[in-house]
Amino acid sequence: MQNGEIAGLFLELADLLEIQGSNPFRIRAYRNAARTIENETESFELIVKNSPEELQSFSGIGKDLAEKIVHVVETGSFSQLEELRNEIPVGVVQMLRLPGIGPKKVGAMYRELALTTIDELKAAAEQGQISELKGFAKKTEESILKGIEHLAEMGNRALLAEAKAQVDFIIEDLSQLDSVQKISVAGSCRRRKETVGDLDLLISSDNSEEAMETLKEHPLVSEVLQQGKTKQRVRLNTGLEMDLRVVPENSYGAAMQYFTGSKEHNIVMRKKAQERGWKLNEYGLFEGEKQIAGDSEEEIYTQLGLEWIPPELREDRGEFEASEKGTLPKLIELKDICADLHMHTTASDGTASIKEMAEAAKKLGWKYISITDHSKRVTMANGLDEKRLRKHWENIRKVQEEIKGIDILCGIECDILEDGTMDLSEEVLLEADWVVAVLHYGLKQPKEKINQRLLNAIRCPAVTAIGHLTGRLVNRRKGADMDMDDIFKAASDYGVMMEINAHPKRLDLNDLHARKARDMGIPIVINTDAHSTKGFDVMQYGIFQARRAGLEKKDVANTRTLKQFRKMLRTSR
Ligand code: DGT
Ligand code: CA
Ligand code: CA
Repeated sequence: MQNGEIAGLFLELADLLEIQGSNPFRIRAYRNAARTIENETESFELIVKNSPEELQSFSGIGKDLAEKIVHVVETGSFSQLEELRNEIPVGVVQMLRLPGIGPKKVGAMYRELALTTIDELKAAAEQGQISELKGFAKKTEESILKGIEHLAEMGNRALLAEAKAQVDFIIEDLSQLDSVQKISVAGSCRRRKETVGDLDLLISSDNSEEAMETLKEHPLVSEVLQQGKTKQRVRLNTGLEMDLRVVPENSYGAAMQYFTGSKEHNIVMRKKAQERGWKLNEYGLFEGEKQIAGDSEEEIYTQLGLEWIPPELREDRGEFEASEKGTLPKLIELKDICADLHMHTTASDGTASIKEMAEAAKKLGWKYISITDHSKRVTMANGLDEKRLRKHWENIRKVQEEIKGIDILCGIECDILEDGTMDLSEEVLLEADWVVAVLHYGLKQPKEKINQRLLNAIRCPAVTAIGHLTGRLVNRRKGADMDMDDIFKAASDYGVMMEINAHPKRLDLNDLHARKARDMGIPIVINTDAHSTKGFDVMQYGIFQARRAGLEKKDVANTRTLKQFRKMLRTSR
């Protein structure tokens, strides 16, 4: 179990306690402990296994917490959390997904108005009951209604990172069974789609009972919804549902192909089989009764005259033509990345120092990074003004003198203000090695205004890249409205790079926009936006999104050496 997963359970506990209206000091204690666990580089799983007595030496972890941690590592959960999960209705927990609504507010609505579902909340908000609660403004009520509308549009989908962490944990455990020959996730999660409706798990085994029995008892599984001879549908503790299929080995490839989807991709596949007088289904590719392919996906694609298509591209967006012509991209991989150009330190709202970030990046094998703390407009994050920024860069240069093997660029994440000017003077920005310009405020401005702000930033000679272009939050907040063609055209003309922000909540540019930007000749940078050394872990999600966009190593600037990278910067730099 990863530290992040353990911390996640304590954060969940804190949220549930707060909804219940428990003692604020206890709630804070769990949140602090979660932070300690999350930021610790040593594995808590190993500590529990090797020297559990050490747990209490960590700040904020006392006897009670130490016991809970041991329990979590051994069983995946602990009784207090289980009880709260049973006690508090799922609909109440779902209210946490509304933007601007935290556990405290959810708790008030649950306890004072006895609201237990999103539908009930909607009705109460429409009747004006919410704004009558203490601490709730009319504006909150309005934003709840907007949020509910948005939630309905998104459907009940989980973020890829959350879904993937859960299925990876289950796969790790089920693969221990001797009867399990092969096991893999399929569906949208295998295609690395940014959100997942439900998980699809595939196993090849001739003992489906054992696989299903083990899954039923897994600590992440809360109940079995349906069960047949070779299929099972379960609900996980998080509410996410999962389909399990158990197939014989000679159908495993066909089942992988079928259940990976997408539906659109599979329609074309079946048509190709039919054109040859064959039949394709989850059991194999058949000529009459005879199976002509089935145990591997490759075989199926080859028989249909295709090169094997990576799951990320299976959306019927041109992958068949490329596959037939042999022009499928050689998709970028995590190991191609050798730099990260967007991260924060304690100078603004990060939790690690310049040196800690640089050392952690070096450990990952990265060759250069850019420190990009916030500019002054972001007061909440202690953003830097010109004077503090110059001092910060001095500190970066000092750290550089102490550290070999990684280059540290002096950067800044500079806000593009609501009026379209930059938050810091062009003079100071030109002193930076790297400037990521971003929208944080005024995301709801009309399209023309947003466009103008971005065009101004792109024309500013100091700006080297645009970060998290739209400002969207996956499943939570729509991004700013803009004309992508205009913006990409300008970025291409001026030589400004575009970021894929790898944070699983942002993934901004999305897959389609990233593909379009690349097609327009814009170099892409994939950045973590890390606020701690752990924050570098999200790079993989940026890679997934880039792969869905069809990007190759050559399309991504932070796969280059620093020297080559510098040559790719706009001519004014
Ligand atoms: P999701 O769960 O909404 O994120 O998306 P998927 O793609 O995982 O969809 P899901 O779970 O409904 O089904 C998994 C795959 O199984 C899907 O991508 C393709 C295949 N599949 C399921 N039902 C059908 C169907 O009715 N027709 C076809 N052609 N394929 C299907
Ligand atoms: Ca699915
Ligand atoms: Ca499914």
